[in-house]
Amino acid sequence: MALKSVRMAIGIITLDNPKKLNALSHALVSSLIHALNQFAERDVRVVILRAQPGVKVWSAGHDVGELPEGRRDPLGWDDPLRNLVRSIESHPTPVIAMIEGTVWGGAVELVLACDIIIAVPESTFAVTPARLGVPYNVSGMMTFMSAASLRIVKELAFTAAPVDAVRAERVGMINHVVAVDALEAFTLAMAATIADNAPLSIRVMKEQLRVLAGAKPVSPRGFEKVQGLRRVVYDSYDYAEGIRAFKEKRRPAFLGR
Ligand code: KGA
Repeated sequence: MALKSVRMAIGIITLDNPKKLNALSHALVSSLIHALNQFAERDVRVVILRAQPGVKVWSAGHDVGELPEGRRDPLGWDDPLRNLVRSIESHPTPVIAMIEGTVWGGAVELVLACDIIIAVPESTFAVTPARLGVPYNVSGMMTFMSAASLRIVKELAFTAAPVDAVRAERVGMINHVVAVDALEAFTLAMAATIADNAPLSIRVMKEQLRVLAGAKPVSPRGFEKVQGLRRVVYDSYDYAEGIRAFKEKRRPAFLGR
């Protein structure tokens, strides 16, 4: 499902479940986390996360078939996407996302959780909870808020429309846009530069930045309020309708309750 290889201290993980458009199922996420853990135990100094060359869809996001149908937090602590985002954030080396194809929903968060993002101009990123009626989780919203200005995050979240890599680079969401025939060489060259530097220094700076970026004070009352509001959404008709409509391959008819 996820292929892995190591060259010159660069670990490469390839999403490889084209039949399911690399949807982030339990199975795919487990193999990604397993690959990351194995790299962490070896002298791998930087990881590249990619899909197969030429794919149309880099990842279709959360496996909607595995989301609860209602009355349960769809993105709770132990959800596969949450586990994967935490594994990348706490991975001891930088993780570079190399993007060719479209990226959807939770996969956008996965990409934004990576340390560096390099994408081809044709790739797109769509933040889709509002297409499905899903209440996104708190640390996930923080991933988006760390990746772009509040105004951009609001536009992406409210429209659920794909934004292309050129605009994503302009607004600071991603690092580089590179033509498809140069993508791999560009990404490997950056990985090699990182791999040549001091791994302990990089490891500590990555952890420092993770801790400092997450140092946002939220009062217990504020946190409980947000969780309570999310619950209103996953208990709602609209949530169940969004998931049902996806499975029935039709447009959802949302009622706002
Ligand atoms: N989960 C599960 N199955 C999926 C899936 C997903 N996210 N996306 C696609 N599939 C299935 C789809 O039902 C179909 O199944 C197959 O993959 C090929 O898709 O073969 P089957 O059984 O019919 P399709 O739609 O035929 O392919 P396409 O025409 O090439 O279109 C590709 C896209 C990516 C444009 C389309 O599949 C799509 O819109 N998928 C949903 C993308 C999305 O909205 N993802 C967000 C998931 O939610 C999420 O991450 C969260 C948590 N969120 O947003 O809050």
